[in-house]
Amino acid sequence: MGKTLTEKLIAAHLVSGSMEPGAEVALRIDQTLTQDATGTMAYLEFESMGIDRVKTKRSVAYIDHNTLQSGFENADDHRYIQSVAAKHGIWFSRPGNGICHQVHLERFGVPGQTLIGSDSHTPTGGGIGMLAFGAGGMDVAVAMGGGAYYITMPKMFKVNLTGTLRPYVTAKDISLELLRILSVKGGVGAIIEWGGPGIAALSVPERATITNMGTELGATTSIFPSDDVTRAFLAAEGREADFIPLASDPDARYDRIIDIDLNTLQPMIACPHSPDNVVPVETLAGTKVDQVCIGSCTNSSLFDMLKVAALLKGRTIAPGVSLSISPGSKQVLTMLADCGALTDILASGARLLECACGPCIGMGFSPNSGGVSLRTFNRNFLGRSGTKDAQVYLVSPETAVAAALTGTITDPQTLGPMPAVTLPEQFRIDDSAVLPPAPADEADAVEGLRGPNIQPFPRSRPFADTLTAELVLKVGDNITTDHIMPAGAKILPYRSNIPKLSEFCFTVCDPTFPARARAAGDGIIVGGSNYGQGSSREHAALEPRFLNAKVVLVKSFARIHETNLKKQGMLALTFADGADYDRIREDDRISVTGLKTFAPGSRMTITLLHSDGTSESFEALHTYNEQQIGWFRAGSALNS
Ligand code: MIC
Ligand code: SF4
Repeated sequence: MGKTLTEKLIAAHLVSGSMEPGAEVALRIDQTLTQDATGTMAYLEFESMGIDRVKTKRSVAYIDHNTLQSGFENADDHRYIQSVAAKHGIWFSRPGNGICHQVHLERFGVPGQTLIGSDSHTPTGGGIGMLAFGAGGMDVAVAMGGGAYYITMPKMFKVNLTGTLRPYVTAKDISLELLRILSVKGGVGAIIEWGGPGIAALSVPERATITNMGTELGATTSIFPSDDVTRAFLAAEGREADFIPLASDPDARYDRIIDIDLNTLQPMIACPHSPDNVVPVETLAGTKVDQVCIGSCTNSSLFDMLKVAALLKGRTIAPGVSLSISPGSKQVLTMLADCGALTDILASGARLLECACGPCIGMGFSPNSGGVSLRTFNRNFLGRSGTKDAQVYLVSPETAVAAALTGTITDPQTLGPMPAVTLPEQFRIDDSAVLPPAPADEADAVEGLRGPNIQPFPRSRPFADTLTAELVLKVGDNITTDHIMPAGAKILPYRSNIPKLSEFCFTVCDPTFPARARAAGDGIIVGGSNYGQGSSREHAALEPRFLNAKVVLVKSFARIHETNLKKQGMLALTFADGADYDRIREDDRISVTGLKTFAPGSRMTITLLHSDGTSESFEALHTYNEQQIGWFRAGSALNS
């Protein structure tokens, strides 16, 4: 029987484990990336491992998230990352050089290689045929040290594209359509391969938009074959030597095949507050818009920006709308400037932001109170924009421009003929903002620069054999890491200061959570399905743990967050029977037994001690292997 592309790449990188669905496999990692909001922690973890130099083929540290320097904190963290990178063999992409995923695609991505990054959108690399995963910082630290990365052998989905996209219908609309079909949990446990005759007309950046948004499906990763389109992109980047052809076998077997006909696809829009809340744009036509943001790792390529510029050319944005443009990289920005497209953008009344994540992570440009914001981003979780009552919608760049010009949600197909946009055969190559590491024989002399923002990492203690904890929070389905540990310009500077950051933990759901959890002693958090979806931030595990939460009991977990909880020595449990969720009352004390006999596949007993003196019990499951039980027993993977 033939193999899928993923199976071939896993086999080529297999360190241990059997490739049976559901089994754990350990993969050799060729490349790593970090960004600054998770990077400080990842490098502190790497340094604590005592390894002099990274063992990967390429490791890159990007500064792209915490670029608003309203105090010393972010600048200090950037200096720390720069110094650690130089010392340990890591390339350093300076602030202003662009968003990690966009720059990595342009300058470093290699088809067929494995990549893990301390950012959930690392699967963007699947657009160029990489097997790329988002991971917690500790996983990235281990991979930099030459250790394997563990994943559960996934189910294989194939999305088969037929037909051709019509003008104004884009790769973003394909992603939104798949989210409409599968939902934010529809990709959990699966790797999505893209194929069919429709992919030949999709450029690498368009493919990367699609693999980027596979994260929103909960997928382990997404990947395109490496073909002539890939070769042309690498050639334009002056890197044709990195090209190899890669494809799945014609008789490869998939667990599920989804067909999308590009001929009939419409411009789509994701409504507040979830990326799968998708409807055709035309159904919301006429809704007043206050703000439009174009950029983010999903939609900031040169192709996207050239289309935006062509549509804005000679037009002025509506008086009631504020429009921001964040090109994805210095390469994109300088090429826009070179060809005059930047002038068309600026002349329209747009506000140019730096090449960084910016408004996507609430780093400035928050909407007005109750404002309607149309964004070309990948996430519209409640509060993520920095304005809690804002209504954030996700759209393609074309739909974004249509709204900016008219002041209302508008189907871009009504704008008249789409101007022709062609990509140059050769891109402008200037890697001067990427600093190479110090040569190995000079690395000892490089001083690690830790500013006062970096607070000592709190050491966690192991648990006793039985645990009785207080219910500190009960939440529903699809809780995101933005609920657990919000980001934004005011909070992100404290990513290196665990005690300070904890003051914001879960405040989106309940502003009293930090104080209550701290006062409660041992705590348990109860949630619904897909708990911890969204980002890879380890802080969503570290902070509840810092506030004494010991157990998280849910219907199901999102992949990266479950591993992060295990790494921080927490007990991540799922209900054996999801209906038991309803038995849990707000003022319960809950005891967990089964810790003494904690072993792979064992069950725990949960006993609810109700405030009226009654009690009831049921079973909970876990997915810990021997090594992970070791982390739990030691109190953290760092202690084991
Ligand atoms: C995000 O898009 O949510 C982030 C910010 O890029 C996160 C990482 C972080 O929280 O630092 C992610 O996607 O992993
Ligand atoms: Fe940055 Fe937004 Fe992409 Fe996260 S999703 S890496 S915040 S641009």
